[in-house]
Amino acid sequence: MSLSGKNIRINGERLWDSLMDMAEIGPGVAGGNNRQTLTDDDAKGRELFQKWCVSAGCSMGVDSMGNMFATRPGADPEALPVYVGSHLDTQPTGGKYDGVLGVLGGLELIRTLNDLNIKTKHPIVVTNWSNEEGTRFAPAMLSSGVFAGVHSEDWAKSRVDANGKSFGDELERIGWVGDEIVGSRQMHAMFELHIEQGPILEAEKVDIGVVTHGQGLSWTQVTIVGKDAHTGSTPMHMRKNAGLGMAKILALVDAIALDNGPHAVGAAGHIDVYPNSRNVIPGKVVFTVDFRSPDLSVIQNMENRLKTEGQSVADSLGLEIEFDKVGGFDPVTFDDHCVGAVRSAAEKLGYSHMDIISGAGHDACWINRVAPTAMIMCPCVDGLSHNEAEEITKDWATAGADVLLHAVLETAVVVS
Ligand code: HGY
Ligand code: MN
Ligand code: MN
Repeated sequence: MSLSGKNIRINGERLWDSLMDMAEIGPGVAGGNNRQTLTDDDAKGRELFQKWCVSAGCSMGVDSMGNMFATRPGADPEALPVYVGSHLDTQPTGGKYDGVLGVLGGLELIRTLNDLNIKTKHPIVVTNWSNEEGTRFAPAMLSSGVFAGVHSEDWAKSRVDANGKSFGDELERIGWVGDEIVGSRQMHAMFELHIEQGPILEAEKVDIGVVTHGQGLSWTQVTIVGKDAHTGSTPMHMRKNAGLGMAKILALVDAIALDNGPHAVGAAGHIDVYPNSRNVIPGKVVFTVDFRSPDLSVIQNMENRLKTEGQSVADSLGLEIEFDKVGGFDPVTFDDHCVGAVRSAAEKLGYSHMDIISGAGHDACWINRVAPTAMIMCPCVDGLSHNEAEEITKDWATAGADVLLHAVLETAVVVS
C-alpha cells in the first residue's frame, strides 16, 4: 500500500477523550493529577491502560519492574519491534499530560492503524515505564534505568519512600510484578512523545519539537546536622541552626546555576526539616539539589562547587554536612536516523517544527543506551509542568501523535 502520508492522521478527539478518562484516575486537588507510582491509583491507571490495549487487539507483557508492554503484531514476527510510550505515574501535584500523552499517543497510533487496517513489517509495542517521576522512589526513570542496565533490579527494588515502604514491596502489593525478565526485550527503535514542559515551543509558535538531545541531570541529597534548641531562649551565638545552613546553601545553588548560565539550572524541590516545630531551631535538614545542563563538565563543576562551598558554609556555622549522589544521567544525544524520521514526519504533515534539547529527563534518555531512540515534543501552555495547572491544546496533542504515527510508520515499514 503506498502511503501518501499526508492524509493519514490519528483521531485527535479519541486521543483527547482517552487523556481525559485517564485523568479521572488519581485526581489532584486543583484540576491535575496525583497518581504517584505504585499507589492504588497507579494500579487503576495500569488496569485501564491494559483494558484499552487488549480491546485494541494487543497482547500484554509485564516485566519484573512492572514495565508494561502492549504488542501489535507485525507481518514479520522475527523483526524487532518499534517501541513507543512513556509513563502513567505523575507528580503529587502533577498535570494530566506529562508522560500520559506519550503512552496514550502510542495507543492512539495502534487504534489508528487498526482503523485503517495498516500492517507494518515490525511489530509495534506501546510501553508504560514504572516510576519515571522518581518523586516517591528516587531516582527518576528508575525502571527504564533497570531495563537499560543502569541500575540493578535489587537496588531499584530496595528504594524506599518517605514512609519507609520499598519499591519492591509496593509493586508486589499492587500486583504488578510481571514474569518477564527486565531488559530481556530487544528493540528496533523507540520513540517517546512528551510535552515540552518548558516555554520554548509555545514562545516560538512551533507545533513540534524535534528532540536532538537531552540535558544531563544530577541529584545530590544534602544532610545537615546542627542541634535542636529553643527558638526563644537560645542566644544567637550558641545556635547550631541547620535551617540557616540550608538557606545559605540554597542561595548558593541558585548562584552556581546562574554562574553557569544560560543553559545550566539548579534548585531544590525536596526539603525535609526536623523536627519542623515552630519553636525549635532545626537540628537536621535533608534536601535534594537538582542541577541540570546540556554540558557534562558544567554539571560536574556545579557538583564540585556545591560540595566545597557547601562545606565552608557548614563549617562556618558549626554544622555537620553530608553529600550523597542519589540520581543522575549524562547529557544524551538521540539517534540521528530516528531524529530524522521525526523531522521528516513533521515536514510531510506540514507541522511547524524546530530542533530542541529536552530540559526534563525522560525514559527515552535511558532507552537511548540500548536502542536507537528519539523524542517528539509538543508545546505546553506557559511552559508549565509539574503543576496541576499543566495544560496543552487538543491540536498540539494531535500534531504530536500524528508525527509519532508517521515516524513509527517510516521505521516499522508499512507492508499493506
Ligand atoms: O525530573 C525529570 O526531569 C522528569 O520529569 N522525571
Ligand atoms: Mn514525564
Ligand atoms: Mn514529570
